[in-house]
Amino acid sequence: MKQRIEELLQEIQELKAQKLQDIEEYRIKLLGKKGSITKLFEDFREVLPEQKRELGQKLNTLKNLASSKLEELKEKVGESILQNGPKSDFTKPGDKFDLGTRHPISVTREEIISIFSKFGYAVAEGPEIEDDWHVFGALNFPPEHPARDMQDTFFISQSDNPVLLRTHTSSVQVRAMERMPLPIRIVCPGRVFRNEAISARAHCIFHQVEGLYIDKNVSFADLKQAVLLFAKEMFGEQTKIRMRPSYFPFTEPSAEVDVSCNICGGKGCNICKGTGWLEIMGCGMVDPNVLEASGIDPKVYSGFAFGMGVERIAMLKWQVKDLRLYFENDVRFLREFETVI
Ligand code: 2NL
Repeated sequence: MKQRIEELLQEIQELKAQKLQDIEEYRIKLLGKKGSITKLFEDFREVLPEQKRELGQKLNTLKNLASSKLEELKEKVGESILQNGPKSDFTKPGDKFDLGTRHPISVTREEIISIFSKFGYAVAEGPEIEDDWHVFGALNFPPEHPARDMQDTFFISQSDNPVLLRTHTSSVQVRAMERMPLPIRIVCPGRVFRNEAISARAHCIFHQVEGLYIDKNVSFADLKQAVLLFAKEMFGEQTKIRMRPSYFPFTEPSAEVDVSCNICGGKGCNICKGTGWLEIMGCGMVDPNVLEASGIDPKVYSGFAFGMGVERIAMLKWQVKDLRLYFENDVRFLREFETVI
């Protein structure tokens, strides 16, 4: 046995390995279940008691040498893989990969918000699932108003105060009027939902930005100035606006706002259907009933509000002809906005 131990000591010291596989083979040959060292430990049980001490020590030395030699070989092979393996040039520029592009609706919404934030408007957000009071009741919609009809609104549950998907972000403004200290100057961006057939000009989900300004002595002239400044920032310094009388339950007086067509400069083209004007939003002075419903005294305070569809503004800005393109997420469409963004 002594001689066998000496032989193995010699053998182990001379071991060399090229690859990790070689080392695993050595381990199995020496220390595996049927390995030579394992075998010697088995034979050790038969050794005469007076020899046990000396041979035991030698056997342990042999086993330790085998383990440390295998570790040493592993380290060497590892280093040589790093040095001689496939060469990497870490100074080379990386492979190109496609970056996504921002969605035109997001870009437009952010632009609208950033224009109004320059005028001192804060951003307010609120729930998409609302109750009847915040979407209709507080906004001066009479109980039998057609907008409340099942045909226009997605109802979730029926009760005294039905739960529904908001049809405009005015509900966020109602919540702001209930809670915020006066004066209030906010824009409310968000998704809104209407039970409509999908076409090139209508979708059941779309995006709105509404705005609200409430203070003492706010007048229609202030509204007109805010809208004009917005239109110039959004569509260019040369942009003109006009207002046409209109009707909303929540504003009085109410108006639709048109901007001069940025394609033909107002001469008339197929985008503005020969009129020279494009409709961009609705607006008006907040109805005293609406102020009162949210606990604001209409004898002390007045305000204006406006609302616009983000899809519509984006269509006018980039001449997108079909609203459905915004929702299909065809990358060929989205890529067209790479340079815009
Ligand atoms: C449109 C018209 C409008 C408002 C929204 C509003 C909100 C409150 C009170 C009064 Cl809390 N008014 N919002 C006012 C006028 C028009 O939107 O065509 N939107 C796409």
